[in-house]
Amino acid sequence: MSAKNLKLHVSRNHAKAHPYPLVGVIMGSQSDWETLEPAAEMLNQMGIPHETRVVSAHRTPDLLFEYASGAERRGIEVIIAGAGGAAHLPGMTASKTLLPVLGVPVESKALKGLDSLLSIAQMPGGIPVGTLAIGKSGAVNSALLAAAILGIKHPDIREALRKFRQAQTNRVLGVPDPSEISQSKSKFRARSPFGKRPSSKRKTGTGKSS
Ligand code: RP5
Repeated sequence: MSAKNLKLHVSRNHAKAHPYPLVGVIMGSQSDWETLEPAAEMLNQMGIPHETRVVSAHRTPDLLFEYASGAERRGIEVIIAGAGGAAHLPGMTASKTLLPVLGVPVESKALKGLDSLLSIAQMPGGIPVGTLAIGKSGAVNSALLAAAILGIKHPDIREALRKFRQAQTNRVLGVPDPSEISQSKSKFRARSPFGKRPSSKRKTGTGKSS
């Protein structure tokens, strides 16, 4: 696979430690990018060099075989594969490589991603795919799980993951009273990996602890 066909993401700070992509983020269609983009963003946040590519199991099967069988040789250590509907991309990819493959079920129009989830999770014994939640949460977690796997070998990635987890814990502990969220929502929004506003709905009652 030629480098010119791949979109590479290597942050300047980590380019020296990891000159080649460690994670391959592949997806069955351009339409899956909206779902997989948060995975790429989280990998960026962790400083993990990665590449992104559309590789369709049924539209470009030869490319899938080439990508999956050559990934380890190119230095890739984890593959994140997102697909919707019949979603055979993660399983087929896993069948052609010994690298860990993390599957992200894309939310399909017809069945809201339940089809994708079952297709990716229900691999027959022998060829595993680590299956995440449907949609953007699954994409974010695929990147965090990739960081945990890579962290066993790469101490800088383990440290980046540790810092992320600590910051996440601190954010929750920093606002113990949910009624304060609306006051600090602009701050929260800027830090949220999903970029969504927190719900401004309040439960009945004071919401304050006694
Ligand atoms: C799957 O079919 C893709 O992963 C995508 O989620 C779904 C629909 O693809 P498009 O018709 O939008 O290209 O292969």
